Amino acid sequence: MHDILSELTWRGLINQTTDERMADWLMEKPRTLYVGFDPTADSLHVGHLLALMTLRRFQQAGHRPIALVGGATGMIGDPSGKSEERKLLSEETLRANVEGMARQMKRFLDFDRGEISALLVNNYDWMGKFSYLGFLRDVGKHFPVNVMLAKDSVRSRLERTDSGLSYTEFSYMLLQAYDFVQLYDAHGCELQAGGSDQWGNITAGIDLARRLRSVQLYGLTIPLLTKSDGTKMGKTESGAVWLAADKTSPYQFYQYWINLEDADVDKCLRFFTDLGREDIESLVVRHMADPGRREAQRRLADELTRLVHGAEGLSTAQRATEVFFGAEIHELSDSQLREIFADVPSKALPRDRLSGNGLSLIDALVEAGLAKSKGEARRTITQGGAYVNNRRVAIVETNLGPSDLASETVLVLRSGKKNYALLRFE
Ligand code: 545
Repeated sequence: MHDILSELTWRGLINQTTDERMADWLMEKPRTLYVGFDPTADSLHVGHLLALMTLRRFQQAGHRPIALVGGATGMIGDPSGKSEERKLLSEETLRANVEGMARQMKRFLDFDRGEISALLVNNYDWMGKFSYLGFLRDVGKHFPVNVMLAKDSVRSRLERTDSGLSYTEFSYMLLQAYDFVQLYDAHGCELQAGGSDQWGNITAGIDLARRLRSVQLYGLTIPLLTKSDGTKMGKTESGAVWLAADKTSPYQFYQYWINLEDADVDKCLRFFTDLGREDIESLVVRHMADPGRREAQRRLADELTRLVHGAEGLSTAQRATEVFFGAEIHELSDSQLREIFADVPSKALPRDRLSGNGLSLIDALVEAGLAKSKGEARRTITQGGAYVNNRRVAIVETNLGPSDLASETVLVLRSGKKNYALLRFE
């Protein structure tokens, strides 16, 4: 067992704890803790990664993690940190989301580690059995409404004039509070972690356990992810950075971290990697001496892509990045090329343009828009500025045939250092 609380502290991962003696309490023996995730989408995104990584760190330190998927709570919707009432999700959507999320969570935790093996639970398994009257009598009775009204999540919504709070969302905290008691009963779970938005719900559970079971449970919150420029971490112009490969490809995921601002990279290394304190400090010192090399970003991108997409996902992402920076292209698929060159102009031509003598390189450069005239194309080639699939071709008379395709249907042309265009032969 190692001192997880000091580790979380140097990593900057502690927002609040419910007890100053928590460090000693955690060192006494392996403890069971949990974090809950509501199935609001069929994939986790970077915003949830921090909480999942925290569970993982607890397990690495010798404690037993429980990941809870909120099959029941997801039917209600947590008002914490939300400025507006949310639309209810259909039961069908919820079922699909629970499955997608559970599959992803399994990557981060070790389910075969003896006494501290991770558990995955769904609160629908116990909440679904409650009757409305039973819940009001057994749980609701212990919640003073004045205490509920004082919670940030409720107060902030009541103070607004433009959005209210339904009775349904108001009751959310009772469900999460009861989960904590249930996990204490079933698995001896004594600690709940979550983002700082979860403080009110976590402390509601601690209060309920004291009333119902006369036990002292513990809570800990981690900071919410933000970037130095105030924008949300893990968001791009085209939306969230997802962990699911079919929503955010390993290459796009890798690129997000490679392009991270210098001001955020130290924090992200501490938050998201297993690298130790000395390694991170020396990496950051080296990085600051020569930020242009992006050594710190590269290491962050490597570590995180490997964790989320495996060694294979990482190597695809790295290869794609090299190709974008000019490495010769071979053995890639149409879809990989389309991704790498997502922002590059492309033009479709009939496939028979490649048959017979093939398509002259001169015509190809003109068709692709990389030269305005045949004369300009000729000059580009003789000056050594024409590339086919990132290989320089300096012979003006070159004709291109089917064997020159970089993938099933795509030819990658380049003029000069960075001007790319694709020709698609469909
Ligand atoms: C439900 C039942 C419990 C305990 C917790 C919950 C969920 C909790 C909640 N958490 C957030 C969440 O986001 C959606 C994830 C979908 C992919 O709403 N009431 O479910 C986030 N959480 C992780 C962090 C968080 C929080 O999953 O705690 O702070 C985000 O960083 O917003 O018994």
